[in-house]
Formats: sequence, structure tokens, C-alpha cells
Amino acid sequence: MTASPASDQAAALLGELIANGVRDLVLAPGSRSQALALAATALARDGMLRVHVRIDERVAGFTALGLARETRVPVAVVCTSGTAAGNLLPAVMEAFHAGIPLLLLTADRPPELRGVGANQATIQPGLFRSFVRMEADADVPAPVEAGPSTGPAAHPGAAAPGTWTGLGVRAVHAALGLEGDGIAGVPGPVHLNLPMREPLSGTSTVHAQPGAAPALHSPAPVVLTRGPRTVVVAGADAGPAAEALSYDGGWPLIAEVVSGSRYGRLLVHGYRQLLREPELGGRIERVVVFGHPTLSREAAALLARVDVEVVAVRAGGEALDLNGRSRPVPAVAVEPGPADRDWLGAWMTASAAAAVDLSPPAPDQAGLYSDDKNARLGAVRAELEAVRRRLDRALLADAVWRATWPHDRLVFGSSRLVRVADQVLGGKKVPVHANRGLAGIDGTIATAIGIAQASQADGAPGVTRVLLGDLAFLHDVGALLIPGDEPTPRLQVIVGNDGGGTIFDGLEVAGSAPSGDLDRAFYTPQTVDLSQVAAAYGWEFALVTTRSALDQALTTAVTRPQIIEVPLER
Ligand SMILES: Cc1ncc(C[n+]2csc(CCOP(=O)(O)OP(=O)(O)O)c2C)c(N)n1
Ligand SMILES: [Mg+2]
Repeated sequence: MTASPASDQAAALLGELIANGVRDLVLAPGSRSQALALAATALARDGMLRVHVRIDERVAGFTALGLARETRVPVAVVCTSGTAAGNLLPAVMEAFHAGIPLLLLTADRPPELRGVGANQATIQPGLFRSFVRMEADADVPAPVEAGPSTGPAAHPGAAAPGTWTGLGVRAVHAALGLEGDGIAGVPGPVHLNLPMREPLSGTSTVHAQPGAAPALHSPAPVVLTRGPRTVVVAGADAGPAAEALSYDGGWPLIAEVVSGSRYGRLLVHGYRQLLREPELGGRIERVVVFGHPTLSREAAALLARVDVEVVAVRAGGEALDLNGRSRPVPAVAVEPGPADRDWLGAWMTASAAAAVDLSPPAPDQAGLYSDDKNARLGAVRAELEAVRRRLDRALLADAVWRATWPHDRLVFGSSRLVRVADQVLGGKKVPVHANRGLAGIDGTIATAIGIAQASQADGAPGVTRVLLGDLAFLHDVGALLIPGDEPTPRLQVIVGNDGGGTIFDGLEVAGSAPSGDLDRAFYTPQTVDLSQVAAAYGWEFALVTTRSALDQALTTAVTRPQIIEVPLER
């Protein structure tokens, strides 16, 4: 093999990323990116990097998003030039809006081959411009002379000409929101466009010294007075801080099921209804909002009220300001003092009455052991009915919630099921993920695979469950292709199959437009045989229709990734 400046710089760049905490890299095949790919696989062999290979760059992007969602450390994605890079856009958009650190390493042709009709060459610099915390169109790697004679850098901190030195450090810091062109403190994607000339790869020594990721800022909290009648609203990715503030303030906690803070004594059940009540929702004077609430009209309406003071704790993505006068703060605390017992009491009383109990009825012990034959028969019949009860969306969400524990992960797709889950499920300390930055139905399975692989790295136990609709499933079928030489994700993909997109049945226009047109353009009926899809990709498959069968499927050991199909009424 020959020497290749591209290989030298690729190895140096990945080494720099590893020295700054990067542990996962998702790779899609291509020839322009070969130097990066071979440096990555060499580092993987040395145990310096976990490399995940995906043929579809859209899948690769969402897999990286899932890995980074779970680890909160930047994850690198490597792809070749042309449409390959364009396929990363959906994951980049979601990562920007949800505040997830990604490093997009797109290989490119050198400048002299751009804009002249060369094969597989397009306009890559600036491709993700609206969505990145930092971008750079790097120098084409050039031969580096021995010793320190490569000449001074153009300006302090810049790489020497013909090298990528320093780019990796800057990229990691920017992705974590620590510097760069982005908003301080908010993680997000970074784009390094990496042009390379022939020879595209060659002999190169690849070594790395793993280091820790730079520490995140812990901003000083803004201390809130106890004064106004306050509720805490926790949207997507709010995390435990929302519950902690609610507890400290003695303020009711309205926590979406995707918030990661749906637990604790002050959790409000049936919050949508209570927000509509004049005596409760109508009397709110202040909202402290964490994360990105998206699941109810009622919470959105509350945050849009101009008579309500909104304090928005910055979690990621864009600053939340639906009423045009919300106050963004980096962190919050509450002044010492007594809680407003009347306010909290009114919410807690209403919440207790609004809680939904979907647990299966306790067996009728007295009936089962009764001396009266008819009583015994009745009790047995009731047992059988409970076991054979067909599943609806609420029971499905409830069964998955009950089967999932703090060492597991739960991922929601952007189908109707997440809204039903938000309405009926109680409090539980379960790590939940959902791509609510833009609430796309794309990339759900790939995201979940990334979450599963990250959460079970280093031998941690637990199962990742993803609950989604049939169209969201079919949208991301390509993600089912996982190379056999990667750790098998312990994953259950639970598909609520109602034959199409029933979320649209709730549109106002559904009452007036011709039903055939609605079906064709919105419901988009499908009759795909999911068992054959599972078989084609080598996944386990189960079709379950009753609560007891579902409970059983959810608790069997997961040794291969599984698809569990649950037919639902439209
Ligand atoms: C990428 C993307 N395309 C389109 C949409 C609009 N959309 C929202 S829900 C939905 C249908 C979802 O169907 P399914 O997953 O079967 O869930 P269901 O509504 O039937 O519960 C669509 C197309 C979207 N959110 N994201
Ligand atoms: Mg559906």
C-alpha cells in the first residue's frame, strides 16, 4: 500500500474524537470515505471505538441519533459524497430540534472537482447549515513533512494547512454546546465536510488514547419566588429536574409520558381534563416548563396564554416561547418557604379522581373457592374473559408500561399510541425516549436500535421496547437490517397495527371530505404481512391479540430482536 495523506488525517481526526470522549461511530459504505472507514474499523479492532455499519445513510443518521440520545456524548457518522450525505438530513433536523450531539463526517471531492460535473460530486459545504452548531469545509489533506516543519497555522487554533488537526476537538465542543457558532449550552449537530484526493487510502498508523468528553456547564439556577399559583410542565426530554422542582416548590407536576419525569407524589393524572377546568387550569398564573411539550392541545394552549408567566428551562433545540413573552432560563430553583397547600390540594384531589386504572381485575378468590358451584363457574368465566380480553390502544400502552423497568428503555413512535399512552398511563420511573424534536414518523426503529445498543454496552441488563404504529414501522423497515457481527440489540418492536394512519381520522376535515379520498390520501391503507418482513430480516415474530398473550410476549427473554404485532381496530 502507498502512503495517503487522506488516511493520515482520517486517523488523526478519529484519534482526536476518541481523545475527547467519542466512543460510537456509525458508518455507511462508500469509496470517497474509505480512509475514514478503514481508520474506524482499525480503531474498532483495537477496542477504541464501537463501529456500527448501516447501508442506508438515513438509517445510519437515526442510529447515531439513538446512540447519542442515550449516551449524551457526540456520536460520529461517516458517509461518502453525493446523495449519501443528503440522506442524513432528517436525523440532523431532529437532532437540532431535540438538542442531540451528532458529528457528521461527510467525505467530499476536492474543490477542483466541484461544480464541474464530476461524478458523485455536489454542493456539500453548507448542506445542513440551518441545523448545525458548527460547520467546516476542511482542507484537502496534503503530505505532511517530518517534524514540526509544517509551518505555522493561519490563525491561533486553526489547523496547519493540509491537515485536520484541531477540527475534532472543536467539533466535539460545538456539538456539546460549549463553543462554536451555536447557542451556548445547547447540544446539537456539527458538520465536517472532508474533501480528499487520490490516493484515497493507504498505509497509516492508527492509534488513539481514549479520553473523557468535556464537562458540560452547570449553569447557576434562577431562583423563583413561591408567590404565584404555579404548575410545572415537563415535555419531551425534560428529565428528572422537572420532578425535582415540582417537589421543592410543592407545585403540581404535569409530565408528558415522554418527559422522563412522569413520577413522584405531585404528578397530575388526567392533566388534559384538569387544564380545561376553570378552577384549576383557568387559575394558573405561572408555568415552569422543561423540555418540549408536544402531546396535548391543552398544554400548548396554556403555554400560549399571554396572561400566564412562562419560565422556560432550556433543554435543547429552540427556546420555547409560545406566548411571545416566555422567559428562557438555563436552570431553576425555588426560594425556601411553605408551599401553597390550597393550590396543591385542589390539584391533587382532582388528579386522584381523574386517574385511570387499567390493571387487570384481581382474581375473585372468594368466588373461585366458593362451595357454590355457580359462584365458582361465574368466577372462572370472569377469569377467562379477563385473559381473553382483546387489546385496545390503552391496554396495549398499559401492558408495555407495566413490563418496563428502570433498567429497560422505552421508545415511543409518533403514532396515535404515544398520545393514548400520555392520556392513560400513571407515574413510573422509566427511561423514555421519543423523537419529539420534530415528531417525525421516520427513523423510529433505527433510533431505538441505537438506544438499545448504547444502553446494553458494557454488559448492562435491560430490554429496549419501542411502541409504534404500522406506518411508522413500515417507514423505517430498512433499519431492520443489522450486521451479524454487531452485538445483538435486546429489542422488542411492538407494532399497533390498525392498517394505516388512523391518527388522521381525528382531523376536522374527516367529517366532511369524501371518505374514499380521505382513505387514499391520509389513512393510506396497507396489508403488509409483518411476519414475512420479520422472516426476511431474520427477526423473531409474534402476533398477539389478548392481554395475557401480550404480557407473556413482553416478559419472555429477548435473545434476538423481536417484532410483536398487535392488531388494533381502526
Ligand atoms: C416523516 C413524517 N411524515 C409524515 C408525517 C405525518 N404523519 C403523522 S402520523 C402519520 C401516520 C402514522 O400512522 P401509524 O404509524 O400507523 O400510526 P396511527 O396513526 O395509525 O396510530 C403521518 C403520516 C410525520 N409525522 N412524519
Ligand atoms: Mg396505524
